[in-house]
Amino acid sequence: MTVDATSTTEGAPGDRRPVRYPEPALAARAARVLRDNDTGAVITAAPRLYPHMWSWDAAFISIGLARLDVQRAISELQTLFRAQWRNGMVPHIVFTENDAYFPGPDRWGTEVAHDGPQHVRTSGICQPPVHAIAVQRVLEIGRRSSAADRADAERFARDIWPSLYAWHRWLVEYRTPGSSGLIAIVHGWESGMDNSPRWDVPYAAVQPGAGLPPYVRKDVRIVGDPSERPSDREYDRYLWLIEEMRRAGYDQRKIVRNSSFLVGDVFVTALFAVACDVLVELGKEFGQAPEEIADLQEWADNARAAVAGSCHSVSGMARDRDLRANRWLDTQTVAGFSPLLCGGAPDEVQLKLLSLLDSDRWCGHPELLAPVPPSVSPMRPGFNPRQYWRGPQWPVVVWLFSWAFERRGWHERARKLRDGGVKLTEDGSFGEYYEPFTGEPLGSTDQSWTAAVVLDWLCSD
Ligand code: 9WN
Repeated sequence: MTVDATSTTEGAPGDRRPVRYPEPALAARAARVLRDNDTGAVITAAPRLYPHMWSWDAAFISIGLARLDVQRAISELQTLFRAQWRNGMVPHIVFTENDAYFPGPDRWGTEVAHDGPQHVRTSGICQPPVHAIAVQRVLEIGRRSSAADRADAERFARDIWPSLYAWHRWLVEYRTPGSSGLIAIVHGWESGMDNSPRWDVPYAAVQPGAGLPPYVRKDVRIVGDPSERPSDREYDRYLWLIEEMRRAGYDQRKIVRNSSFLVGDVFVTALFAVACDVLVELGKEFGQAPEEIADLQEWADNARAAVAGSCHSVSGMARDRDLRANRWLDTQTVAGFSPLLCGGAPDEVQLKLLSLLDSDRWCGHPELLAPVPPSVSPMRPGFNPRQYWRGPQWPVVVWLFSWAFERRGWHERARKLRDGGVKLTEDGSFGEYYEPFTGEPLGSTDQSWTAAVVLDWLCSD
């Protein structure tokens, strides 16, 4: 689809929100957000709140960018992977020169690490491994574009494959401790769902020490209502974990052995499983080493089994595992639907999850503006429709489920999520997240990954 650069607004009688953009105008606005957030070197995650490159944001952004400019989409992912650590880790933030975000590069102090990149400053943790999914999507889009785009996208997919393999290998080598088989995270930020109630129990055991250097938050000055963001107490814990890692010289073995927070993350594990599947497909197509393809197949199987093995015997919902306390975490959030992303759960569990997803506890809740999963069920105690990862809806999470459902052949379900995602975002603000009943955009506006997934939805056949 050619994106129309002119935009018009259209009110609709009875709408809960005053402004609604028809699809071509919405696509034009989304394209403008991506262009405006482009520093020339990277597309920042958001103009004011997140003025750097984030790992999983960059993957989603490249998918949207491919709809506008395949070359630019490729270069975004190349920039991220140029910051890949020598041990294979893809860092969660690649810093620009902007100093409006805290914690910035000085606080992370990753120079103490042996494996960090030399030419660029990064954080010292990772984020969900959705990059293979992005590469495949860019390839698909490139192939439907010009002959030059097709050739570039194919060359790119072939050339970046070893880096993706190294990244997946790092997750297996360093982040699958314990017998659950789940990929472990050492900071809530690695989950991408920072202060989800999923992490309340393990975070309660994180005791910030007296040696926590003082700090001043910047996020609460930018977001209009600070209560939508994590609390100061939560930030103390986030910062303490960074302090522990810095003191460990970002040595992964030491961190996994000693850090105060170590949790098997079922959502990350499900994404890893399906991203391994995608890498296997790309690897076979581009003639990559058979033994590496076999590794990926094995990792995908193990990860899928770990996700299935985490499901609660009554609810069917997948669970994270606190690897320090050695117990399952039963908090029900959107991550409980992880088996639907990667498959592998027994049929009866899958059916249970699908009917739960459709029920009034989730997408079928009668008061939702758009029938897409909120981060926490509106029926759960502790649900907060405005607070970070504790109730609002995230368009990128909706995109992941719609993409996975399409891949699994559930076209009607995928279409419904896509339509719901467009409805949620048709006010044209490209919020970071949305209040599920009113559709009010919260957090940042002009958030790049929101604009990107909307573009992908609007440009899909
Ligand atoms: C910390 C950039 C990132 C997203 C995360 C989201 C939020 C950062 C923050 O913003 O996290 O990494 O400062 O809150 O939770 O998923 O990648 O958009």
